[in-house]
Amino acid sequence: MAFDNGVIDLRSDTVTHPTQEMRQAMAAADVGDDMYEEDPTIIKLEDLAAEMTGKEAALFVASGTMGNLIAILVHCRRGDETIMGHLGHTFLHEAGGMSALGGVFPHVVQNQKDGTLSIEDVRGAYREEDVHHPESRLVIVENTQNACGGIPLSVTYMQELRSTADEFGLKVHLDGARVFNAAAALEVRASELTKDVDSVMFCLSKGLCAPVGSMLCGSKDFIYQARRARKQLGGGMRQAGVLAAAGLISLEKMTLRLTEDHSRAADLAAGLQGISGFELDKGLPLSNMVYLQLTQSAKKTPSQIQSELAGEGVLIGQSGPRNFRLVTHYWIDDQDILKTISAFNKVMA
Ligand code: TLP
Repeated sequence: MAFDNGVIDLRSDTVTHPTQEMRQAMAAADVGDDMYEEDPTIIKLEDLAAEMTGKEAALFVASGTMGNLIAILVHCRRGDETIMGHLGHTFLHEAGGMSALGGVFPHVVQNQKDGTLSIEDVRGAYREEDVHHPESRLVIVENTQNACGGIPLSVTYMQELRSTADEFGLKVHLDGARVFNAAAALEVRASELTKDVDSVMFCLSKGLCAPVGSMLCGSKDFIYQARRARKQLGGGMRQAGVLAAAGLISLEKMTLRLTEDHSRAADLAAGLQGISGFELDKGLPLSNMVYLQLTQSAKKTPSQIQSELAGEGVLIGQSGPRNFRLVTHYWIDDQDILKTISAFNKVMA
């Protein structure tokens, strides 16, 4: 079921197109001016997002990056520090927005192999009140943890993190771009994974297939402040109910099928594991991401492999000097998995 042009695009789940059903719902959406909080479709989406994450309120934002940034701006003041992982998306891929726009200082600790920040490291990172120190204000974790292999963080871990944060008066923000993948992988409701955080951002436009948008969820007061911060960033919405209509389908329907993507990622990993020249450096996939490392014995360079695969109609992402990431999603079916494995076999022969 690759895209219409026949390309099997495994670079990310961000590449997903809206489904036919989404396109129809978008065309028919009821809209209003969201700065007056009068767009009925956005209101419905925000209510549903709040309900599914067990929070009082939610806000529709343009992107995951914007949702994370707004959360940081609301929780922190200039000069505060945020404890986060060295492989966290907020640290690696958000253009330093929290420092550029919020004056917030990243205090980076190691992500463990299982995607978590160790509780000891969080404790160690907290700084006592002292005029020489930035004030430790916030901890950010990611679920699923993308760069660690798309690993889901457990409910127990989230509870432990909460009680540690409470000991030190820290807020907790969850970059839950793929929290519904985590919930599907762990067979729990997303709200179980979000109940112990002060705020959570999740994306509609990744595995959930919407063309645009993320949701930021938290208390009523937090969302009131978030609405102001979104306005400051120029992200106020008008008749964006046309986008929210797709988001509603993401939440109502697409969250229910993510295990399909996970089992295809497992099939893909199993097929690629047998091909000499690669190893699964982050282990077997637990959600929709397969990470591969090129071994020293490989005869081709990473860019040669990537472009020869593209010649076979298979696009993969490069995630390091000798590393690749392949992400399964709605537009990848069983046939595409088989075609991808045979394209790899051909290129590596
Ligand atoms: N991740 C993208 C790239 O930016 C790396 C991808 O292809 O995986 N949090 C997490 C955990 C993410 O993976 C991403 C996007 C974001 C936040 C940002 O979302 P957007 O792209 O909507 O700003």
